[in-house]
This record gives sequence, structure tokens and C-alpha cells, in this order.
Amino acid sequence: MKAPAKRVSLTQHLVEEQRLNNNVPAELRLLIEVVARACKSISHAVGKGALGEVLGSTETENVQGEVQKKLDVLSNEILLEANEWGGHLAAMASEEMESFHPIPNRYPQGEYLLLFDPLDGSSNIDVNVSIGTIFSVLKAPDGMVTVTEQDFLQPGVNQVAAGYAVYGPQTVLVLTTGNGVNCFTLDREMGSWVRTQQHIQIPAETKEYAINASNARHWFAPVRRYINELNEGKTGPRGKDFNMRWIASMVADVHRILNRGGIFMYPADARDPGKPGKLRLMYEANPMAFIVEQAGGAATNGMQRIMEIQPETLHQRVAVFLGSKNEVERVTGYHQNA
Ligand code: AHM
Ligand code: MG
Repeated sequence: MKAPAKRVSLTQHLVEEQRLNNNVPAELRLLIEVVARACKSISHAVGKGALGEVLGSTETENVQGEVQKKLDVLSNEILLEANEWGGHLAAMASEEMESFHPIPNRYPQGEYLLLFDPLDGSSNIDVNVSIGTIFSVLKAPDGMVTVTEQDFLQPGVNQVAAGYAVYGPQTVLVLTTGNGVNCFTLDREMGSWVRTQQHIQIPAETKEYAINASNARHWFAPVRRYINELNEGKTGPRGKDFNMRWIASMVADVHRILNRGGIFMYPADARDPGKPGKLRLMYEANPMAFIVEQAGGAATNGMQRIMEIQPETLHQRVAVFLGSKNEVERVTGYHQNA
């Protein structure tokens, strides 16, 4: 009989990573394991759907003025509760909370700051399409005594870890601690995360793009030019046909791109000059940019690397172009030379 393949758990992976690269100290390992455990609970709640009475909206709006889904609120609570007591965090911030959440006095305070979008792709929750959790980890500034919002406002290059979970046909967790990107699949029977992909690399060339084309009439000239050229296909300037996919869950679109290449775009447009794009810099764009760059891809706001943007507020929005390097560089070039 063939011996079963050796399974590497998330814990074992993190311990090995620390031994090899010295980049996952025990406190950070605990943090990642606790977030991963919370993602298991969220996955479980998502999987129950109508049977768990978790579908539908609440009566409340979040700081972005969006109606909260019951699962948005529940996922936020699961992440807060899981991460409060371990002593590894100084504070947390979330898409679902206007201001950051300090660690209560009854628990010891750690040196990390955790930011998350507890359930990304909210419009897909009630229709059984893939959704996910995105998170980013920063170190609190040296000498910090009482946490302020200012402590969170660090550029993405300062991230020490980032990841996302996708709650889809399989539940997967994709993680970087700055030494490549690895993917873990949730073994639902055992309740454990098992490493299923190592050192993921995004192909530099692609024939696939993702954008919400219903906004086309609002796009600025560089985006119009880029998309028109893609759509002209074989007989146009690009000399090949492109395919389009749009899931409306960034986690699921990015996961596809990580696996087979592609470019994801949520550009700024002419609708509201005060709103540069839809996605949030600190807990959507930065963690995804870190993962994509670690997988050999690129991530810009059209003008500069997303991870080099100096944040001004916790919930600020940013235009996003990320994925296969050659495409991101091309559309960024169109913006820079406009
Ligand atoms: P959310 O965090 O409120 O779910 O919004 C972010 C989501 C992304 O996952 C996705 O790429 C985008 O919004 C979809 O936007 P649209 O509704 O324009 O298709
Ligand atoms: Mg989101």
C-alpha cells in the first residue's frame, strides 16, 4: 500500500519558516494561528447559510455607509473575540468599525497591529458565491504606550504578514510573511489547515482581465485605452484575444490570478473626486499587494506601488491594479504618461 503523503500543517509550516528565515517569531505565529482559527469559525458560519439564520442584512450601516450583512457583523465579532486575549496584539482595526479596537485592559498588550476586512465580497453572501476574509499585520511603532490611529498609518511595505481566506467550494488560506506565498486548505473533517501549495508564482503574461465593466462610462482615459486595446483582441494592438472574469469578491478574483495569472482592476473614476476607487488601502489593497508582489506580480494605484502609499486615514480608498506583472506595468505606464 502506498504510504499517505506527508501533510504539513499551518503550525509546522510557520515553525519551519521561523527556523529557515527567522521571520515568524512565536508571537507572530500565535497571531496567524489565531486568525486562521477565526477563519475556520467564519467558514463554518458561512457554510450553514440559511440553516444558521445568518443570511440577510442587519439594521445597521458601517463607516462607509454600506448596509451591513449579518455575516459581516458576525465575522467581525469572531475575529475580535479570537484575537483579544492572546497578548500578541496592541489593537485591531476593521472595515466594519469606524475607529480601531484597543485590546481591553484585562489582557496583556502585544506589539502587533491587526487590520482586517472580516468578510469581503458582501454582495455575494446571500447568493452562495465565494467570499473571504483579508488581513494585514503591522508592528506597533517602537515606544508606543497608548495606541492611536496614527500608529496604524504605516505604508504597506511595513507589513510583517498578510493573508486572505476564501470561503468557496474549498476553504483556503493564503499567507505571506515576506518569504513567498503559500496556500493551505481546510481539512473540514480534521479541522486543520494543510499546506497544499508552496511558493506560488503569478505568470507575468496573461490573457485574462477582471474589471467591473458596468462603470466603463465613468473611467478615465488611461483605463479606457487599456481596456479598449484588450477588447480589440487578435486584430488590435495587443495581437491576442483576452478573456474577462469578474466575481465581485476581490478575494476570489485575486485567488484566480494567483493560480493562473490575470490582472484585477478597480480604478478611480470620474464619479466622485473624493473617492479614489472603491477598495480600502489598509485592509484590502495593502495585504493583497503584499501577497501579489511576493508571488512575483505587481500592484499599483496607476501611478505608484500601492505598498509605498503613505496612508492618511484608516479607511481611505485607493485605485487598484494588481496581478500579472507585464499587464500591471503596461496600464500603470498608460497612467504615468497620460
Ligand atoms: P466589500 O468589502 O464591501 O465586500 O467591497 C469590496 C468588494 C470587492 O471584493 C470586489 O472586488 C468589489 O467590492 C466589487 O465591487 P462591485 O460591486 O462594483 O462589483
Ligand atoms: Mg472588502
